[in-house]
Amino acid sequence: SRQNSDESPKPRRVMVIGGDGYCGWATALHLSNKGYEVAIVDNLIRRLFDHQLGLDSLTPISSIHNRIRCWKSVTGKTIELYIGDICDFEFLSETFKSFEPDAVVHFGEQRSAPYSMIDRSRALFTQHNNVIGTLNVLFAIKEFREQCHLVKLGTMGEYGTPNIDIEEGYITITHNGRTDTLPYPKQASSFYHLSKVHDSNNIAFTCKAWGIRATDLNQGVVYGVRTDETEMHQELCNRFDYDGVFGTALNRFCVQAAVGHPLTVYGKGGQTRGYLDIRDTVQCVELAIANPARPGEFRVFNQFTEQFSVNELASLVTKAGEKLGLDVKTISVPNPRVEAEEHYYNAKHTKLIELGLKPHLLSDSLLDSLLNFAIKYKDRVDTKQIMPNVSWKKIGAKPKTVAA
Ligand code: NAD
Ligand code: USQ
Repeated sequence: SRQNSDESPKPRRVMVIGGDGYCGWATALHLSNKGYEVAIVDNLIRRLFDHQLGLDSLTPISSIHNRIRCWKSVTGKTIELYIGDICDFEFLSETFKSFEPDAVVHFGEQRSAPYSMIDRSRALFTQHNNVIGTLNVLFAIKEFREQCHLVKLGTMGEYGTPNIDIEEGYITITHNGRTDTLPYPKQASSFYHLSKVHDSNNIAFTCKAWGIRATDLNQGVVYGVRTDETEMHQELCNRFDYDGVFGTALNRFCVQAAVGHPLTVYGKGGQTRGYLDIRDTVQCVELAIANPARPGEFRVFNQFTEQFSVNELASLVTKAGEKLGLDVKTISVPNPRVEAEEHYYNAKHTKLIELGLKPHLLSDSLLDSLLNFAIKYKDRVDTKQIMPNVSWKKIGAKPKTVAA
C-alpha cells in the first residue's frame, strides 16, 4: 500500500550504483560522511574498459576493496559492497532484499559518448547496459521497495542545442489555442546520450504507471577531482580521465596544459555546455536524496552551475597556465563528432539552487589548483591517449580495436 511522502521516514539507507566510478565514489564517501548508511553496487566494468582500450586514470586508484577498507580505518564508517551487474536481475534483487535502500542513486552506466560511437557492438552494449540496467532498477523498486526514491543521473545532452531556452525537464506550450506542460523535446547526439533519453522515458512512464518516485538529474560536464572526503587519505583518491574516450573537456585541457600538449578544441569551439565542480555533484545528489520526489512524481533537475563554450574554457586554461609559467597553445582539431559548433545556449538551472545548492564556481584559483593537480601527476600522462580517435561518421558494424 502506498504512503504519501509526509508519512515516509527520513531516507537513511542509500544504495550507490556505479559507486566505484568518478562521480559515484565521491558521492558514496560524501553520503557516508554525512551519516547515511551506504552500499556501493558496481561490476567494475569501467576498470575493464580502461584495460581493454589501454587507458589509465591520471591518478593512481586503489582497488574498491582497499578504498572501502581505508575509509573504514580513517573514519570508522562502514560502506557495504555488492559486486555485480545490475543487468542481472537476480543479483540486483538480492542486493535490494539484503540492503533495503530508502534511496538509490544510479550512476552505473557506460557514460562516454565516444565509447558508444566506436562500433556497432559498443553502441549496442551502451544502450543495452544503460536501458536494461535502469529498467531492472525500476522493477526492483516496484517489487521490493515501493517507497524507495530513485535518483538517476541523466545528462544535459538529452536536450541537445535547441535555438530556444532549455527548461528543467518540462515546457509549457500553447498550440492551436490549447495549452499543456510537456516533456522538453530531446535531441541527443550520440548513442550514449540517447540511452539517457530512453531511460528518462522509461522512468517517467513507471512513475505514472506504478507510482515510482524519481528524480532525473540532468547533469552537465563534471570537472575537478578533490572532494573533502577523497582528500582524507591517498588511497581514497578519485579517478581522473584525460584520454580521448573518457576524458571530458575541462579536465582534458588541464592535463594538456600541464604536459605542454596544445589544447584540443574540436571544430570551431563554439560548442556550449553546462559545467559543474565534482564537489557540487556530491552536494546536488545529497540535496535530491534529502528532499525526495513524491510518489508518482517524475522530477527533473538541470544539474550544472555555469555554462561555457569550448573556446572559453581554452582561454581560461591558457590564462591560468600563464600565471603558472606554462606556455599554453590551442589547436583546432577536425571535429570527430557531429554537433553544432556555433549555436544559441541558455539552460535553466534554478531548482537545485532553490533546494540550497551553494555552487563552487570556476574561479581563477580553482583553475590554478586543478592545473597544479594535473602538474603533480604529469609524469603519469600517456600523451598517445590525448588525441581523439573515434569518429561519429566512421562508425561501422565491424568490431574495431581502438588501442594505438
Ligand atoms: P564512470 O565510468 O567513472 O563510473 C560509472 C560506474 O558505473 C563504473 O564504476 C562502472 O563500473 C559502473 N557500471 C557501469 N555499468 C554497470 C552495470 N551494468 N552494473 C553495475 N555497475 C556498472 O562514470 P562517471 O563519470 O562517474 O559518471 C557517472 C554517471 O553520471 C553516469 O551515469 C554518467 O552518465 C553521469 N554523468 C557524468 C558526467 C561526467 O562529466 N563525468 C556528466 C554528466 C552525467
Ligand atoms: N570537446 C572539445 N575538445 C575536447 C573534448 C571535448 O572540443 O578535447 C568538446 C566536445 O566536442 C563537446 C564538448 O566539448 O562539444 C563536451 O564534450 P565532453 O567530452 O567534455 O562531454 P560529453 O561527450 O558531452 O560527455 C560528458 C560525460 C557524459 C555526460 C556529459 C554531460 O562523459 O557522461 O553525460 O558530459 S553533457 O555534455 O551535459 O551532456
